[in-house]
Amino acid sequence: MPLEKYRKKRDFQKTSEPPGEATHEPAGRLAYVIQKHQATRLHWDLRLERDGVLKSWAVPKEPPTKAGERRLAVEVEDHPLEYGSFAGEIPAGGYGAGTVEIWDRGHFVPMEWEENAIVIEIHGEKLEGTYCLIRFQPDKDPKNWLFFKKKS
Ligand SMILES: [Mn+2]
Repeated sequence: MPLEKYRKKRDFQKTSEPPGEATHEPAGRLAYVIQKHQATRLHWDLRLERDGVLKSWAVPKEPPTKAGERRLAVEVEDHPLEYGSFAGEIPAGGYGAGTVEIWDRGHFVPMEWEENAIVIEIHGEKLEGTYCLIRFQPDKDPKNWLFFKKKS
């Protein structure tokens, strides 16, 4: 069950976040979205479509638009594809309570997708170009990745 963790954390009677009914095969472009999430702590949620779900990372600082800036990106649970268009309020008391807005969206092209290294071309409105996600402490802290734009 790819979305088990996602569903366990949420009460869909209370939140308007999608439970994730459909896991359709990707047709054409792969979804890329970043949601700005004003929760207990402000962060940006990077989401990339892969195998019928949105692979997800929480980025504590604004994502880099130019080369030379590196951001910590903490891997979190897979989200349903429908989450890519979610914006709104997550009610107080629920998981991730706060405001979600779409910060950037578009599609991406995977150049390399390995266990500890992902290289993608992002085609968004704010982010554009080749980006890397590198798991920098695979044994010690496998959830922690570095997210940065490659020099062109
Ligand atoms: Mn979040």
